[in-house]
Amino acid sequence: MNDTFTSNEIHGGTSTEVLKRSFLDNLSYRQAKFPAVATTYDHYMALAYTVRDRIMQHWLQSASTYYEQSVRSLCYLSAEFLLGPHLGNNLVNLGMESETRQAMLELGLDLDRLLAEEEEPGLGNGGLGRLAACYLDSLASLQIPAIGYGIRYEFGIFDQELKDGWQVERTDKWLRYGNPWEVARPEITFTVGFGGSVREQVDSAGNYQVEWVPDRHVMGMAYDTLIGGYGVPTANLLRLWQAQASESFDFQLFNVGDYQGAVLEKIASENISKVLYPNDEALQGKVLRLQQQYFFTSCALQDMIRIYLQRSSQLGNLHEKFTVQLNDTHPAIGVAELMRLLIDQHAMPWELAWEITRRTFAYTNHTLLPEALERWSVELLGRLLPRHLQIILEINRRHLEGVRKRYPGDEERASRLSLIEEQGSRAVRMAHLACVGSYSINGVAELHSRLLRDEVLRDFHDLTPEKFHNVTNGVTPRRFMLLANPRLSALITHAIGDGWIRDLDQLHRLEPLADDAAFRAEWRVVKRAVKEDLAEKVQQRTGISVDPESLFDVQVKRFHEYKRQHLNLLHILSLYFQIKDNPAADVTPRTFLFAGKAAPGYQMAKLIIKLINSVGEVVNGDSDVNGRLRVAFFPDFNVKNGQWIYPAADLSEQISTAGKEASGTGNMKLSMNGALTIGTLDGANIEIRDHVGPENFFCFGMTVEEVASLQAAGYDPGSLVRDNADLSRIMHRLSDGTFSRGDTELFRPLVENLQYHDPFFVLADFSSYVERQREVSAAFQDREVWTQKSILNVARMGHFSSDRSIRDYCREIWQIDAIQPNGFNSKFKP
Ligand code: CRA
Repeated sequence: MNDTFTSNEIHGGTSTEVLKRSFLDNLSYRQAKFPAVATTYDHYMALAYTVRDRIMQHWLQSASTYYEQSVRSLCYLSAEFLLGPHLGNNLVNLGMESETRQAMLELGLDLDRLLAEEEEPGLGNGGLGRLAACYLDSLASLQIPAIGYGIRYEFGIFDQELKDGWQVERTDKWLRYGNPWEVARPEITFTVGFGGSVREQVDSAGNYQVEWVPDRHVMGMAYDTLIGGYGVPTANLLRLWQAQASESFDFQLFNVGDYQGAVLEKIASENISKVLYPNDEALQGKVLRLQQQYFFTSCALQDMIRIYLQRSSQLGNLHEKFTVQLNDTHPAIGVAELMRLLIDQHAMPWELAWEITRRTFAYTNHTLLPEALERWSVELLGRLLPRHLQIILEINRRHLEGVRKRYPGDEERASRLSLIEEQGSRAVRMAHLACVGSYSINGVAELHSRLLRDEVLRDFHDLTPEKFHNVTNGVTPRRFMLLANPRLSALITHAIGDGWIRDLDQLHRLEPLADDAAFRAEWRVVKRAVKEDLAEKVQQRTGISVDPESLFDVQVKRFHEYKRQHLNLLHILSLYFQIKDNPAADVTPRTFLFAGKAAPGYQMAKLIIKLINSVGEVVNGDSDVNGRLRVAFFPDFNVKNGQWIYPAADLSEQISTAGKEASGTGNMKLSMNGALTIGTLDGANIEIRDHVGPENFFCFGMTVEEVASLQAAGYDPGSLVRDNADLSRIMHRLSDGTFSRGDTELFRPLVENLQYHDPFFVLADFSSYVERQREVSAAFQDREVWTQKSILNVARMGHFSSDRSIRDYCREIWQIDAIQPNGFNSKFKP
């Protein structure tokens, strides 16, 4: 072994020899273990540090370049980052997987076993958090200077277990054994105030002054995770804030002898970053949630100002050096906070501060569901953030002044546009604050952006149409193809070279191969192999054996009535009764795979999970069915499990009520891996269908307009049940105990909800869905044609790379350019 390594070689080299040496060093000096007693987890940690050092090299070079060139940067503020395991992804992005596998092998270790050790950081609920993570990957890969800002939750999204078919939540203790990917930065700590009062006074020079005197202070300490780009020497920062008690405040209490009080205070402060709220698309107005939002947003803005002031002495051009993307309204309080920092802390006049603020923020809306549009009661906000309430009211006063000038006498419009909802108990509409305080407003798919313009934010669109944009979501092909599906990726690369990994449009070059029988056969071999892998996992996790030859019909996503997992169930039941009527019926064998979490307080969603498992129990055990239908619920859907599932799907279920799913991103991950979609004309499904071609997509159900007119005409789901024998039998059997061991009450809430309310039009779309499913079954019988469609799906999904989304944001909204790090020392060319 060569003994004269330079520091760069030790921490940056990727030859097998260097990797082995770094690994053993880390095992000794960071993990403090000698080989004989080291566990698999120790090996994972040692390897993680080895890899982190290599990204660190890229980060140091990127950061120093950003600093020297004083570049314009993006700050992506998000309450959620659903990252998934780092190790595999980093090996892929750094292009060192095979050397690492070899190095481990030479040390007698199996890389796959080490990869399996990682506890994923589940700091998000679903699509919104995962989107943020995909964007970090694309930002780094496209060499865009960016910082992600969020919260370092001690407990991420709960782990899901199933007990007797019911969801049980377990605390996600992801930090229990340490997190090798983060760097603690105790020197980067900010103070965040809460409560207290606002004092107004005129100083000796006659200037009117406002001072917020909080009654509580919490410290936010930075933890940095490096995000390395794919095939480039760029790494960016994800900076997550952890809440800590502020010492000064402890001592005050301590000094007056209230030791217990001081300790309780410390606990209360630290609670702020304790746990992620497990609700997807439902606000619940809890004080702690507002504290979390303000906490991380304030830390992020203070940090931006700190960074800015390293190179400049006055803040007048802040918006030129930073642009802040608000990931939904969770960080929208930042509009008021930046105003406060500029006015109160940096003595800026209102007009200038407002100019900077308005030119700094950009807002992405992610949902049209009314229950998810955040509103904070004026009372609560005023109690927790009295100075911010003042600022919000002043922003509103000036905003409404402008509105009234523009639309004289139109008081109704003014009240619709107000930041404050006056009906009932007064509340601050965070989406309105975000709209007024931003230079850009965007939705996440074309349909969604249109509905924002025409409905939810229509008055804002009338007022400032130039602010409105659409940026259709995307997903990273590095994690969801290259890493999750190495077999398919190898086949694609073999056929068209590896350019697609950075330029997903190149997948188009696969199109002619859809007509090549030999290629189709290879495609099927790959699909078969990944289905076998998944079948093994399903067996391990659920005890259910599934046939890799059957059609894998997959619905994996959060449980929500609008996503209509119960529509899928109704189809399963319809097939089941068809077999019961005629056991010799010709049905295409299918494996129905479900996975996803329900918000712990969402009873209906939890009941649907129970029903899936109950139906599975009956169907899987029925000798008439004889294995032709299998229903399995894969527990604890997360990024890691998703990486097993996406590659193996034949059919992707994207069956939300039209107008409810803002975009969806699981739809993209599945189609990119060769699944055909059965879907409604909702969210990004529409664009997926346009790209892959309607003949390669099973579309069904009502359009947004049809839903609206049915609603307006008065929807009577009961009549649909009465008129459809299939449906009425299903509804009857759901309540006669067939699927509940004789309990006729268990599923009643669900059955009654469908029969009497059906707020998401499940029954209205049932026939159209079943009909289209019949076509799916028939199509799957012809494997050549099916394979052709599968290849064309992949070939035409280039548009849905998150690289394209980020390019759209850069060009249309952020006006940020790529920067090559200089002075780098790595295998990558700049
Ligand atoms: N639940 C939407 O519902 C969308 C993602 C990311 C969601 C999805 O359709 O793909 O955002 N909305 O844009 C959301 O979280 C608060 O709203 C989601 O993940």
